[in-house]
Amino acid sequence: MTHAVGWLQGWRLTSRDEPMSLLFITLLACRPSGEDTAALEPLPAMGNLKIEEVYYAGSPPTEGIDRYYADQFIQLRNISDHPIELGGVGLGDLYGLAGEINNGNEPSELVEDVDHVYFGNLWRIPGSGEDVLLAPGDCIRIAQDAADHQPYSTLNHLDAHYETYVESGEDHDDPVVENLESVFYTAGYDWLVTVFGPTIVVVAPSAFESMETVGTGWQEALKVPAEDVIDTMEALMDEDSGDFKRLPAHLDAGFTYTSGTYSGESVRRVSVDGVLQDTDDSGVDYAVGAPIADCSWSDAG
Ligand SMILES: [Ca+2]
Ligand SMILES: [Ca+2]
Repeated sequence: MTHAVGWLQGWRLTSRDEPMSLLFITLLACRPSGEDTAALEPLPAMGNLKIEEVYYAGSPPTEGIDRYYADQFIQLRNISDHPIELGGVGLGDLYGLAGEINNGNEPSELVEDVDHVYFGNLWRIPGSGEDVLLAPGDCIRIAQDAADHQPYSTLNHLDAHYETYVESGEDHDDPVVENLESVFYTAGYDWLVTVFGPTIVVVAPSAFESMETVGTGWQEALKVPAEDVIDTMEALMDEDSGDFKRLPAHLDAGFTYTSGTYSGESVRRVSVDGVLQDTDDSGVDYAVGAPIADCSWSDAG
């Protein structure tokens, strides 16, 4: 390999005293040419970025507290053999209840608009697509709070890649772990996704060009074209809650659910022969189990 410098391998934080958290590889202006490097051409996130794990249910009661949910996290993986453009990708939870939590709860009618999805909250990965790349096969974990959640939880998110920080109040802001940008927000002092079962949706940067705030009669929601949807994970309260689906069937035909709130369970995408399964049906694409929360984990052979 004699050609000029092409890639600068990014660095991982080795000490929490250093104010750096870049895990990304950075593409330099001077690219090498030739067949061997053509494979490294960055691809868009669309079609290549998958939701791998969502932990939303919260932890079982322990240490004298009866509920704990600050340990929620979402993990996304690049399933391609190219870097993908991560900067500007959006991620959030859709508007609507997870089921008949209280007597008389009704599903949202927004799902009847099959050409759009309606977010209750939406975040954005900072930076531009060219500047923030996710290496082939690599993954990121996004924590509600980048903190060590023991002893209330088994999870430690000090090594998360991003956290969701809410500026208005009491939220924890880890000085090392980068914050996502808040685009649309209707939750409380922290981005708590419903422990009854959220619908997590990842959208392409193009979503931010055509999004629109709409009233629902209850609160506002953010309307985004369905064509910008990269990936989905739909969870509802239980097996009888299908009427509360927030996604139209052409985007996600089914739904998953945990055994209950504060069960300590996550939903994780099924892997078949080392390949993450995506049939656009959360009912079969995700399995419920103990959280793994490890980007280095892989059952790829
Ligand atoms: Ca937070
Ligand atoms: Ca932070």
